[in-house]
Amino acid sequence: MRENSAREKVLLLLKNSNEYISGEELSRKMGMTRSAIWKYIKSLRSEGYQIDSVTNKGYKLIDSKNVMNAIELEDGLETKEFGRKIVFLESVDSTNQEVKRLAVQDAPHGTVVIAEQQLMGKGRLGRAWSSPAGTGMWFSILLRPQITPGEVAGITLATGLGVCKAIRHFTGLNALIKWPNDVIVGNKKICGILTEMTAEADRIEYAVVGIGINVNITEFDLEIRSKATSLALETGSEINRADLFKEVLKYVEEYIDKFLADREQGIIKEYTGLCATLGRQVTVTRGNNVLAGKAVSVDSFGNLNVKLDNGRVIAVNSGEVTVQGIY
Ligand code: BTX
Repeated sequence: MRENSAREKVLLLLKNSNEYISGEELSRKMGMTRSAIWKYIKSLRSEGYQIDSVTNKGYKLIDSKNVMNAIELEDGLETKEFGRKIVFLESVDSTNQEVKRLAVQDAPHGTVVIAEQQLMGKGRLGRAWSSPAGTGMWFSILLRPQITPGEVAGITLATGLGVCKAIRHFTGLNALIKWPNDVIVGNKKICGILTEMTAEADRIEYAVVGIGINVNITEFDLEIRSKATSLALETGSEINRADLFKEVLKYVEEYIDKFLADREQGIIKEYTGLCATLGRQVTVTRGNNVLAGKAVSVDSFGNLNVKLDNGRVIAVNSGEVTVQGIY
């Protein structure tokens, strides 16, 4: 458990009280002067907390909407192992990179790094992930499972399924999965997932699963405008990011655990049920050949099975496929 700063302790006292707490009581419990308490109240207000103060009654926390910090992210978290250690940063190059730095210092399975903004957010295959401050959810989880490098694709599928389920449950939106691991709403990308690993030939040392969700973004850069959307744009209202984070972490843990307990058989049925790619026409690029066909199923290695127009079924990986009708 983290050592809470004095400011966080003041916040916890306010959070745990349904009534007004007097400045005198706060200063007694904190062992500091009333003017020091007032300084912390001001600082919490400037972070976004709405704190009412009434003469002769004291202080009461009214709303913590959209404040994201370690306290808000941990308060009410229902996971078993994920997020038992959370590192919250205002700004970082990439949360995946920060988790890798912690992994070599023996950070435990389930460690989470989350940042308000990423300066060098990473997509797959060297692409960039736009991660502006204050409106998104950019975080990574450290995993130390007993699996082979070939099984890591299943972790990615399970994560996509977990995020998709969490978004559906939290917002009611009809979120679906674009194989292998984008979560989409109405043909636009709302979440991307990047899994990286350090491995030997037959076992992984650790994996890092990075999740980027466009939460309250209302305007995207021109370059991604046609293919990106956010939860706020789709629901028409601002989303509480700390609450969403806890929901996402819970579902992702559940589906990664299901995968680890029974490899892909544990998740493939549910994954298939929410996969928007299946049944669509796709184009497969192999070397100089471009093949057309229909996506028919996802196999236990995470490959997409495509039935070509000539009737032959081939297993393909993500770099090779373009889906018609989705960005
Ligand atoms: P991807 O390679 O599938 O998608 C990257 C592509 O998506 C970009 O080339 C761009 O066209 C588009 N794109 C960029 N930013 C956004 C965005 N915010 N919303 C929608 N589309 C976008 C997907 O890679 C994997 C992304 C993982 C991001 C997380 S965030 C936390 C963690 N840290 C980190 O550096 N990456 C992961």
